[in-house]
Amino acid sequence: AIMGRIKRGALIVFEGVDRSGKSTQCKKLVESLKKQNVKAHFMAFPDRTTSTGKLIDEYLRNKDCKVNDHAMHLLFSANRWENVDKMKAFLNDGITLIVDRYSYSGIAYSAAKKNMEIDWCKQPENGLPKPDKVLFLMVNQEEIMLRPDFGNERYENREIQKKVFEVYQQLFKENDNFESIDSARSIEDVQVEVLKKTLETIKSVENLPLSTLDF
Ligand code: NYM
Ligand code: MG
Repeated sequence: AIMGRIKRGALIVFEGVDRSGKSTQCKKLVESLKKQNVKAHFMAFPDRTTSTGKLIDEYLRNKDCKVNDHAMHLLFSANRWENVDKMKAFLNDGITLIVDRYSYSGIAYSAAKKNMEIDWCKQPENGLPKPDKVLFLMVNQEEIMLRPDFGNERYENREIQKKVFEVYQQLFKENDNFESIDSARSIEDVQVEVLKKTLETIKSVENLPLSTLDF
């Protein structure tokens, strides 16, 4: 008998400024998918558990920690490269990956810095698995500043978030895999939309090869 080829999982990435609801939506989405018997796995970047992740965690939590901005950018990228084999294994096994932040965060947060060129920031991301869909959560900036916990880590201030949002908008225009989601609604309403988009994406890519990022 001819064996049916395993359909690959989809690579779904959530992006957005800090506190835009990404983590909440990602976790709910994985649960919703599993309830529908869709194989899914949650991942987040930075992955703070690896050796590069520990350095990144220290850098984010300790605002006095001084590291060259370019070196730091490459470290965030290395943190993704460290996970490539694992990601491909999941996808090839037919497991959909729901990922909280990815290369677009890397580019947006680094290019928001004064001395950093966006084109330079894109380069180390080239060759990584390309997300089939980027769900870009949009919220009112002022509202975010009022949310609890805002301001605990590096980058969590008004000026930086505003610049980050501007770079995100540029990335949104340049990349056809981006989809904007109005996240200024109830968690449940947002979830209905992200679940729908995710299921559509899973169906549309299951027989297509995985692409690689090419900025
Ligand atoms: N961040 C995240 C970067 O600066 N570059 C990256 O490549 C990634 C993935 O880390 N403020 C920043 C954005 C966030 C911070 O992420 C921690 P989170 O999702 O808030 O834990
Ligand atoms: Mg954060």
